[in-house]
Formats: sequence, structure tokens, C-alpha cells
Amino acid sequence: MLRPQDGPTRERRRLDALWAFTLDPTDAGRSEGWWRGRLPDSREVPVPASFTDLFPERSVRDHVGDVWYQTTVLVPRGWAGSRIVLRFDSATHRAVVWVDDVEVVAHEGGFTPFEADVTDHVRPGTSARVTVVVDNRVSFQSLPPGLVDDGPQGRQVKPFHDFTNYAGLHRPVWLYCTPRTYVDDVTVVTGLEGTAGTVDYEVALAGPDEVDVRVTLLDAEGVEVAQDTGASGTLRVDDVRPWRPGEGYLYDLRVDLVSGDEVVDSYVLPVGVRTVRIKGTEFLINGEPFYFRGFGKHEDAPVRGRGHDDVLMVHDFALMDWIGANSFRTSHYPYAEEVLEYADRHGVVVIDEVAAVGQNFGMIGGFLQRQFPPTFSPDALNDVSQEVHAQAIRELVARDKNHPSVVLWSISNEPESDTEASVAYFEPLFALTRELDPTRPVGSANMVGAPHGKDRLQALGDVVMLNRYYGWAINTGDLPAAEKALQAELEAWATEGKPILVSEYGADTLAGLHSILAEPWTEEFQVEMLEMYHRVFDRVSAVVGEHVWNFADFSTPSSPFRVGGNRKGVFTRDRKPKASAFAVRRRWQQLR
Ligand code: GCB
Repeated sequence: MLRPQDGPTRERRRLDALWAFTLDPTDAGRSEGWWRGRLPDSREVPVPASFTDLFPERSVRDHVGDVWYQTTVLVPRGWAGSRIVLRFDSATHRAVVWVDDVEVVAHEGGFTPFEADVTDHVRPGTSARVTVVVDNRVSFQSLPPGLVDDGPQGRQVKPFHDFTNYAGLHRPVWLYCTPRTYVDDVTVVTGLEGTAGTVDYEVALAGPDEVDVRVTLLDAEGVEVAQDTGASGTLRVDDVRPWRPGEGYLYDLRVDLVSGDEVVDSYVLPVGVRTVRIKGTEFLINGEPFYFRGFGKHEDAPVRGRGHDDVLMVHDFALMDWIGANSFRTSHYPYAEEVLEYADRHGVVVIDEVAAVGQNFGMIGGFLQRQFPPTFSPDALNDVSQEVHAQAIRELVARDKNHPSVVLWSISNEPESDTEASVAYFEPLFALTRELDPTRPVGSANMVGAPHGKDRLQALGDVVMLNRYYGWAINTGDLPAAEKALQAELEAWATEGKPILVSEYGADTLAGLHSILAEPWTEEFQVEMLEMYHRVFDRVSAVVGEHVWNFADFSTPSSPFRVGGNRKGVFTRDRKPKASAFAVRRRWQQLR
């Protein structure tokens, strides 16, 4: 799914602004048809942002169910004759959209874009009313899964993960136009042969006119380096400048639809020429072993919640550069496309994760103190859930397939992984991901409850991904015991002959809490614990990467385990360094 862009044949308007907003705690809006007029009792909220933390009101922060957004958009007169599209970069977790009185699109899943062709529902030169209902409920059939309880205080959402269930219109909303005959999709796969690069391309077009396809590859200075005609083909670039970690060199692939001399539509796709391959226990980018240094992150900030914000994005990337990170995982859901584009341009490596987190009812049942059916079973995560998961993977790959920064798909975080049922659930999803994208490896992050010998899912993946908390959740405070256990486990996994990525390790740490004898929760302990992990990683050659959990402290619902959120950040929630940031920096600057 192509991002809207401005160009000679296209124009876009960003609808980010203050929108009218109404909570709907009794689910009245859908039956009363709130889209037919102005929203009742509305107030203003910013788009994009989570609505969750905007107001000092429990009814907003803890709201479960529908919320309504509305705005008025002026459709430019100059767009007459064009195809006009309304696009939401995300709505968490599902949405229905109306333009004036007409329903134009519904979408399930909170982290991927969706759009509607609204050409027949708007009149250029006039305004249209856009109304969106966004539902933040989770269930066994949503991704991520969770449940909603009815308590004395009303509905309560219980996600099966630790991060806050932020909701709303989290990313930009666009109205854009294209010609009636237009470039609908472009797929590129790149290769390297000696000093030459190849770009296999495939263009999907739509619309009534007969057109020819012309593609041109331009280097970063705008110099044409290759050209071809036809909807698919291979471009060859002699003396290619590859995209590589640390250097996000990008070409532009310009796709023109032409009819005689006329350019009917034109779309420009940035392309990084690089390869990804697994060889034994090595993770190769452009044929060279790559070692992941970085973090699991969250899209999370005070007040704006999960709302995308360029200011924070640039700052986070700057801090990752300062500390010497070269990569991160989009834990635990696809991030805004702006983030991937930034990573493309700056040579930062990304593990792209679908919003499958909390698929382990044995563990969740313990936390929530209740009995659940078996995780993967007809009354729990069933065929419908699996199809929702499959669709989320389809949408993730469709959106992100062309990003050179993305080198690995992560299709779940810490699912139940030691049962026959988990294999039956995941086998088709691994196969689907590979069918959609045969060029990138696939993995899923394993949890300590299913160690080597018990786990059955890592055998399906290309990279062993391990989340480990020895010294914290296990052997709490006992680093010598933790070191032994970690070493033994990594050595066991190394016998699989696959690269091992430690996709999470970390300790909750209250910034400003100190002790001479490193005690859990202090800054000193976090430093000692991370350094212990690093010693072990250096002794196991199959380890190809270390992603500290987490880049920064982040918001969670209250619980006996959380003191004002999850405190495993190396930075605080407002991005101040803890002592560990300097320790990690010393190591990563050396590994650079
Ligand atoms: C995990 C999860 C992560 C949590 C983390 C923790 O294993 O993957 O989402 O935040 O543990 O700190 O509890």
C-alpha cells in the first residue's frame, strides 16, 4: 500500500488538526447514527494522538468502547476529475468511517493504514464531513488479544500485555488525489552481484486508461542510472552504492504511467539496494555479518500516548545514535511509517513486529488470577483469531515490504510455544509470511517458560529470538547464578545452528535510586546486570545481537510489579539517561 505523496500528478492534504471528539460509553452512537450530524457534546482533541491521557478524567483515561471523531474537510476545487482518497495511517484498534452520510470503510487492527476511494462521495470545491468511530476493545479475536470485564466501575479493559492500551487516531489522516488511472502498488526486491546492484520491480496499476509503464532509477544526486519499460522487470546498476547499516543510501525509483507523450501518473519510491541472508549462525547484510546493537522500543510518550510525533522520533533516533545502537525492534506492533522511512534514510536496521503479543494464556492467567481455556483452542485463540493474525501479517508486509531498513519479520512476541496447538496455529503463519516475502527471514520471540528442548516454535523461524530476564524475574538479584543459567541456555540454543538474537533483556530501574551493593531497582544493578549479559554474549559465538529491554521507561496499567510504568528503560520516559545508558554506550561505541 503506497504512501500518499505530492508530485506532478498527485496532491495530498494532511487532516491533522483539532477534531471534535465524543466518548460513547453506552454504545449509543452507532444506533443513533451520530455520523449524520454534529457529534453530541463534543470537545476538541488533537489528531494524531491517543485520547487516553489528554484530560484529567478517569472516564476518559479508562474509557472502554467506542469514541467518535469528526472534522470537516474542504476538497480542493482543482481536484475535479481526479480520484480522491481518504486515508488513515492507523486507528487503534478498529474503526468505521463515514463521509457525510455514507459509510466508506471499516478496518480491523490498530497499527496499519487503511483508505477509501471517496471520489463519488465528495464534490471538489465543497466541504465534506468526516466521522470516524474508533473502538479500543480487545478480545480473543483481536490483535493484540485481551478481554473486557464488567466491574462496579463499569467496563474495564484487560490487555494481555503490560503496556497501556492507548487508543485513538494515532497517526496522520490524509485526503489525497491521484489520476483516475494510477500507480496502485510497487514492489521492489534488490540484489548485489559484485559491484553491480539489481532492482527487480513490479508495478500494479489500476484505472480505465490504457497506459505504458516506464521506470527510471535515479541516484541521490538525481542522476539517472537505469531505465526500463513494462510493468515488471529488472534494473541493473553498475558500481552500485548499497544501502547498509550506518549508511542509508537511497535511490529513487520513479514509476511513470505514460500514454504517448503524456505522463498520466508518476510515483517515486525510495529504494535501498541491499541483501539479507542467513548463513549458519550468521546474519548477513550485503554478505557481511551483522551484529544487532539496540533496543526493543515502544511508541510511548507522556500526554500524547502512542500518537506519532516527529519531534520525539528525531530525538529517539538521535539518542540511539549517541548510544551506539544500530537497530531496534518495533515491539510490539508496527510503528508509524515515518519511523521506517527515517530508519531507511539513516541506515538503521529494523525488526518489524506484528501486534501479536500476549498469546500465552497460561502466563496471563497467572497474572490476572483467573482460569482461561487453553491458549490455542476453539474458545480462546481460534481460527478467527488466526485469520485476524494472518490479515495483520498481510497488511504489515504490504506496507513495509519495500523498506531496506526492515531485515526481519517478527510474527509474535512470547506466545505459548511448547504445545502441539501452538505449532498448528503458527505453522501456517510462518508459511504465509514467507510466501508474502521470500526475501526476509522470519522469527518470533520466545519466552523463558519454554526454554530450549521445550519450545517448538523456534524450529519454524530463521533466527532464534530470545527474551530473557535471568537476574531479574529469575534469580532476582543473584547475578552469579543468573550468569550461569544464561550461559547454559545460550549454549543449548547454539546447538540449533541458527543465529541467536537476544531480543529482550533488562531490569526495572528507578532513575535516582542508588545502592553501593547493587540492589535490584537501582541504577547500579541495571548496569551490573547488563554487563553480565554482555560478558555472556561475547562468549557464545552464535549470538548475533543484543536488544536491551527497553529503550525508555513506558506507561503500563498499575500493578504490583509496576511503579509508575515499566522502568526497564535505559532512558527515563522523558528521555534522560540512567547510569546504564553510559555503560551501554561504552560497549556499543567499542563494537561500532
Ligand atoms: C516481556 C515482554 C515485554 C514486557 C517485559 C517486562 O517479556 O515481552 O513486553 O514489557 O517482559 O518488562 O515485563
